[in-house]
Formats: sequence, C-alpha cells, structure tokens
Amino acid sequence: MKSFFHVSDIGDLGVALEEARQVKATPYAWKHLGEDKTIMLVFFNSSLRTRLSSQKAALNLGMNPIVLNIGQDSWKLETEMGVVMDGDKSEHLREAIPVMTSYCDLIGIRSFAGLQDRAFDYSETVLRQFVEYGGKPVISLESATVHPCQAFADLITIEEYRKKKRPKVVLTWAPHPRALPQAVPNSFAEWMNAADVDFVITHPRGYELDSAFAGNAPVEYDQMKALEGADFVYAKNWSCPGVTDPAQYGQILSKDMGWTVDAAHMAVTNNAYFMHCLPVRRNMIVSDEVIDAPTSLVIPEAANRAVSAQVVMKRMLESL
Ligand code: SN0
Repeated sequence: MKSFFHVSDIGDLGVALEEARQVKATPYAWKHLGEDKTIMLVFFNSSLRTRLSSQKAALNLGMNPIVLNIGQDSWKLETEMGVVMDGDKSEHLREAIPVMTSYCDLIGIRSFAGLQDRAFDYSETVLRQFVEYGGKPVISLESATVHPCQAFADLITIEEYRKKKRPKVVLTWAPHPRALPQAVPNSFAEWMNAADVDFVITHPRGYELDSAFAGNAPVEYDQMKALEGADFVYAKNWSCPGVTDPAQYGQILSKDMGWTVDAAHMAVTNNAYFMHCLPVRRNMIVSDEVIDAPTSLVIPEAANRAVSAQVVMKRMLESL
C-alpha cells in the first residue's frame, strides 16, 4: 500500500477486518517487520489519540516513530506555492518535505482543513505535496478532507459490536461552538457506503456532505425519524461543506441544541450504541447520560485506533 487516504486504498473490507482481528489478538506477531524502519509523524494540528495510537502501532511493529510538531518544534512552514515569503513562515514545504522523508521510510501527516478556501482544502493541497515531493508512502492522520485511520477504527468497532448482519448506522450532525472540518464525517460516510450496513445521514439543511464521500446514502433532515431503529448512532459536528452554496464553506449554519444526542434521541433507536471519534464537547454533541451509559463505545472505539493504524503500517511495510 503506497498511500492511505480512501477506503479504496485498503482493498477488500472483509480481508481488512480479518487482518484487524488478528492484529488485535496478537499485536506483537509482526515485531520484526519494522526493524530498522522509521515512521515520521508530522502534526500541523493538535492530537491526542492519533499521535499516541500511531506511535503505539509503530512500536508494536518494531518500527521507530519520530514525531514532529510543525510550528512548535520546527520552523513555521509555508504550504502555498508561488508566494513571497515575507511573513512569519521561515521554510517552504517544497524543501521541508524531501528533507523529512530523507530520514524515514513511511510518513504520516495531520493537516486540518483551513476552512477558508474550499478549492485549496478539497484538492488536498498539503497532502498532495507530501506525495509529490516526499517519495515515501503517506498516511493521512486527518488531512483537509479525510480521516481514514478513524473511519477504519470505526468500522472495526461496528464489526465487533454488531448484533445483526446488516446493522442500521446513523451519522448525525450535532452542535458545536467552533467551526470544525468535514474530514471525519466525509471518511465515515465513504467507509460506511463501502461496508455491509444500512447507512443513513441526518443533519440540518445546508450541511450536505460532498457527494464524493456521501455517495448515494439517504439524507433524512428529520433527526428523530433518521434515528428510528438505529443500531449505531455516530455523532459528529462539521461546518458547512459549501456544496449547495460555496460562499458558506466552513461556516457555522446552526447551533440548534435540539440536535444534541440525549436520552430522548436514543429512546427511538434499537437500543443503539453511541459512537464519537473524540474529542467530544459534553452536553453540546452528547449528553452526559448518553456518553456515560454502558452503550457508549467511545473508549473501545479510541482503543481501535491503534489497531487500524497497525494494519495500515503493516501493509505499507510489507510492500516497501
Ligand atoms: C477535529 C475535527 O476534525 O473535528 C478532530 C477530530 C478527530 N476536532 C476538533 O478540532 C475539536 C476541537 C474542539 O474545540 O472541540
């Protein structure tokens, strides 16, 4: 595997889930695979699960992780081409990328959407530069439009907890005080569309996800109706994707607290499990009651981040 951005990069999902099961059961069975190999984990943005689970996955494979926090430990980097560098950014990605990749075998990048320029974000400008100028396999650790390590961990979690062959999975928008990227819902939708689940999306009007990710998944604007009979409720806030009105890209269109997932919402489901990628704003996205209930999967879901990352790194090491 040369890059990990989309569900198509992992191939057959049944095979990937079986590999995840084996990795989880015997995480050290491939501890020689990463011997004398190095992964560079580059963070342009904050992280808790991603930086820890990625390092843990690398260590399980016997690989050395190097973590770099851009702007804190390094020079501030310019990401746009053709600009006069007279501001606060001291180095361009054009030089920084080949320098970084000269010290490693694999590279993971966290680079959130700026939410200012839809075309810049949706063409994955920063990630594409790492592919073009790095010459090493690249993992998106949440880039402008995707968070595949999260979506793979979510799929593993659904596979572990599903009580029927084809569960109903509902992705619901929920309110948040800040404008957040669409990477998590984009990838979740892309992966659920590829999985053997009955997938429904619900959000206020104007929050329509890009069709490259949402595909033909049904969108139900009545949240309660969408949640009826759900086996898994996946909550997430995202800002306006700008599909219907590009001028609204990255904006907060609603802070309607009626969308906060609480006990009344869960009551219409099929005793559903609650999921969220974390970090979560309690009593904005989800009530304490729901996230603290035994049906909340947020912790096992986060634990599976080390499993999804290990499968991806294992595949990349095997194809070096
Ligand atoms: C990120 C997002 O894409 O929504 C990362 C999720 C894995 N979340 C945030 O930035 C939350 C920040 C906040 O202030 O709650």
